[in-house]
Amino acid sequence: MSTATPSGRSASSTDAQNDIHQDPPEGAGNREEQLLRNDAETGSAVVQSEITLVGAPDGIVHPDEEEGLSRSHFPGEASTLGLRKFRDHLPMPSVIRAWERPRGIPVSVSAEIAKVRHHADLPLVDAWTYEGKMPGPTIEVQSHRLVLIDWRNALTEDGRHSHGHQDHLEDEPAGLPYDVVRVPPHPSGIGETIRIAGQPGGMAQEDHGHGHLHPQPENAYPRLAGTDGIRAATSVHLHGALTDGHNDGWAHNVMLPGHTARCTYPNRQEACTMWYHDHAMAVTRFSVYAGLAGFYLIRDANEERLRLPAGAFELQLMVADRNLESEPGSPEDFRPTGRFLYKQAGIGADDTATEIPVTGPFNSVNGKIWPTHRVEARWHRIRLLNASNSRIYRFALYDTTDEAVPLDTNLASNPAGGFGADPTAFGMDRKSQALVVIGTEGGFLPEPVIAPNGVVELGPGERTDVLVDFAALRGRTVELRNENATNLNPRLGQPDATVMQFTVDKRQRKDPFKLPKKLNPAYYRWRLDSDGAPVVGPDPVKDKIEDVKHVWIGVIPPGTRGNVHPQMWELEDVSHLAPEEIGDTEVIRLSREGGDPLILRAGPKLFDDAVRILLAEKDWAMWHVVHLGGPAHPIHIHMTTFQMIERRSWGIAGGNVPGFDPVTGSTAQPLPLPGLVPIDAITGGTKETWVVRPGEIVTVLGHFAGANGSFMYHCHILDHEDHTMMRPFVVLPASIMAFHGGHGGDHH
Ligand SMILES: [Cu+2]
Repeated sequence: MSTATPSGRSASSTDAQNDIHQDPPEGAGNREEQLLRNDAETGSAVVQSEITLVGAPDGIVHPDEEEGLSRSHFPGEASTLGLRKFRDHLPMPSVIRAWERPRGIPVSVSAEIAKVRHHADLPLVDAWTYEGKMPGPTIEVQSHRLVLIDWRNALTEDGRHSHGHQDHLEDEPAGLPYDVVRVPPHPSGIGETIRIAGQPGGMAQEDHGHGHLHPQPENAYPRLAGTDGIRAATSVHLHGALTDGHNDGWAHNVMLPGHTARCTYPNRQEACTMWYHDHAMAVTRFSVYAGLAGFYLIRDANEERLRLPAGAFELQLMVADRNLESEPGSPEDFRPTGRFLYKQAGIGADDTATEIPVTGPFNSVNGKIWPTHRVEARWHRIRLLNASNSRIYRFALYDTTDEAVPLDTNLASNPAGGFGADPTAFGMDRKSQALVVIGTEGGFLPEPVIAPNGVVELGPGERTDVLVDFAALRGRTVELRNENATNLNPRLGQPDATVMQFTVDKRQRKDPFKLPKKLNPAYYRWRLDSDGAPVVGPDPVKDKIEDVKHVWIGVIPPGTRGNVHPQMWELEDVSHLAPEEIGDTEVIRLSREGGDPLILRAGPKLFDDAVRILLAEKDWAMWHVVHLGGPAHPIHIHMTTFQMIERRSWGIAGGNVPGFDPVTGSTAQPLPLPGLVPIDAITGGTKETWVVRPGEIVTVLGHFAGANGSFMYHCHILDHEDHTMMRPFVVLPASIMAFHGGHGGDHH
């Protein structure tokens, strides 16, 4: 592909904008512009009621509409990474208002094959979807109102050709709608392998029968062994939900097509942004990448009282990075087929699941790569979800009106929000401070927080609820960018910073919305008192939690004990044992404030090792995550919500925590007590997923009340979750736990 010059890029993006307004793809814009016109004539109430009644188009075309629409491949205009930006209007997820169902009548949600278009210049392709939509329909519920959902698996080969509600029990389960390939380790090192894996395009080597590989195109890579044999077996997890274990998408409890899981969601939680996605054992990374994800919103009286921007002014953005398959050719000759490609960098020379977690050069929002959205110059509420497999985003808004970006301008995150390669190449004044954070995964913050340095960081699985006053950007063109070590106008193999674009209408609007000073009277910031005991309310005596269970988790660097992957070890407190009983492998010693060191020994490491974390329902538990080196991991604990109550860091710049020996998996001497790190107001919000960085000890506190059963906790880098960084825990009523022989393990 040819690479645009700065001025060329600027011109082509203007052209794209011009023709998109005249000829919006898939009709998505017609609806939007119709609504804006209605609004100008009759006021915003019409907009909202029309949205409520009709819903917005989702841009999904079903198989019978495909005829005559698909193009053989991308026409090839010069553009960033071979695809034009801002060609698609942002699709709005369709909405299921579950509370409108009579009580006891379930909502039915089918996982099924549908035709989708990932970008306006690409043909329709198969995807795994919920209800034929990408993202799946947004399920809206009311707090404290129970909802039943029948999750159906209808992902059949047959489903590619026919829709209907027939029994699928005899049908062949569908294979993945894309290929999974592994870029072999490059002789010049892992950096080059990662660069090649990050380039747009590629394809799977074709086996022409008898297991014999004929000469292959230059851009063909070996399939990851066994991935073409994967067949759709699903287990749906509602991420963030307080519900019993049998409704929680337990990874082992997969079902084949024709089967349905009826799940009960009591919704005894405050207003928040959750999401549902597949959680099938060992293959979650593939089924989520294929499209199995959607939003689930709880609404409540407090939210209503805040009168936040609603209807057309409340957006949900599901952000996920993807790569695309290309036609046979050279690696630089990118002619996309329209299908996704799951393209990973191999670490070892063999094919034994030693890959770097997948990333892609293209950012998609609600299933479209680099979409655009026209907004009125007024306050908007935006719920952001990072649904990527492994990329950590640092979202920021930039005013890109009349911007010309030199090739390879690096956007490197640093605490000051500055730029890496060439600080003069790009105007800092273009960055907007308009992101105002009002909520985290589990609910509203106590008060609005202006995003520090204009940045909202989200690891995979994390959500945030933000407000943006587009009146301050009236008539401007704005880009949502990822400034986590990305590039503007990148070279091949570099990650692109662009997420999506907003064009802000020129007209001045009367906006009744006022940013509230207080958001959530139910939120109370938990703290540790001088005895180290948590206090979870204003009364230092009554609200003190005397009996807290402790769970210690070790995040173990890649390369430890000969394992190329990072690992998650459950650590058992063996401080009370005699030295000769403790041994000298896989033992982590931590200095404590006053007193003997804490001695933690590796316990279970694999998902199917014995359960060691047994909690009585209504227990309070502190989970301490000790990160000894390697990549940052977004750690997610199921069943309840938490507050981070302590964060410490050894302050390592890279590598492993000094004193940790990867050969023995041990520390010979107690590691020094790491220094306290302040927890900002956003990280201190109600959450169940946090990015834990190398060299940190992060402590979160949760009340395991209101549900029972078997649950999971894991890294939300889906490749890590599938590669053993997931473990079970069990919550049982105290009256039953008293009879349970396995209770009383040394985690107490
Ligand atoms: Cu991880």
